Amino acid sequence: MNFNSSSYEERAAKHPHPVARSLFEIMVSKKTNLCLSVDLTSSQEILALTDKLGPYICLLKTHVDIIEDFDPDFISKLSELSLKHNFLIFEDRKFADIGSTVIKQYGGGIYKIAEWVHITNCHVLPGPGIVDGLKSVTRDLPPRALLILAEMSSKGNLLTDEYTKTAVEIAKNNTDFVIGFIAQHRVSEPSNDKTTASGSNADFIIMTPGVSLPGRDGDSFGQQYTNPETAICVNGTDVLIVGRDLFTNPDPVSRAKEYVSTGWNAYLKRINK
Ligand code: 5BU
Repeated sequence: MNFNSSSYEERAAKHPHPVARSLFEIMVSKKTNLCLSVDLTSSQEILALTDKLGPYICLLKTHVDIIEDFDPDFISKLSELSLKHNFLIFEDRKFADIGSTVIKQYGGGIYKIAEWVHITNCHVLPGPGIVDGLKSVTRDLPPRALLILAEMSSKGNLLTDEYTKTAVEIAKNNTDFVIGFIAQHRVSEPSNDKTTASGSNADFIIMTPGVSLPGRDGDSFGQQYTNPETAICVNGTDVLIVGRDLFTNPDPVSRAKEYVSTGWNAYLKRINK
């Protein structure tokens, strides 16, 4: 679909959701649309890399259930880094169960995700009750937001166009909690002067995984990559999610700087600046 030619500043000023506003404000102040997907399994390694790349990212994406030495102290340290470097935390939990189960998975267990994570995500396979369940957990917490998986990057995935359309409808019915999509394209209409707090003109943020600078051609398990410029200027994404191309790089800081400048220049081109 179409891309969004409004600036992140304009979108921050109008957005009704506090988490979306903070994210746009961070992107503007740090001039970055890069999200680091820190898929490492040792908490020390995660913290060390996050401290190094913190200045270059607007968002840190975690998979907390792959950490082999998880303990609650890790969460305090990660939260301190998010304040020190000014980025938000996104747990890529991909909830996919009925409402009453995801309530326990999101709010409880050993990870207590809702307590420390600004943004999480879910599949909508179970229907809208999953969003209602997740939302109910956040009632007495600081602002929390949800992304709906509308498209995936992997070869042969089963998220059909029809499925994507339904995912967008569910998002439009929940704009007090859903701020956007994990997708490969802008799957909803871009925001414009008629942007409203809810409904058909809501300003959804598109975040795209499966992004790499030229040179990385997927993996042996079906991952597929788009380059940052295409993701932003052609497919209309707002946030680039990058994992292995950063955390396996011998010089992750230089690599992150390449993503920041490529991503930011592509964004400026898109908004015609
Ligand atoms: P990579 O190392 O840049 O390929 O990592 C991509 C990350 O994004 C990884 O954590 C995946 O779990 C995540 N991901 C994805 O690759 N594709 C998708 O469609 C979704 C998430 Br949803």
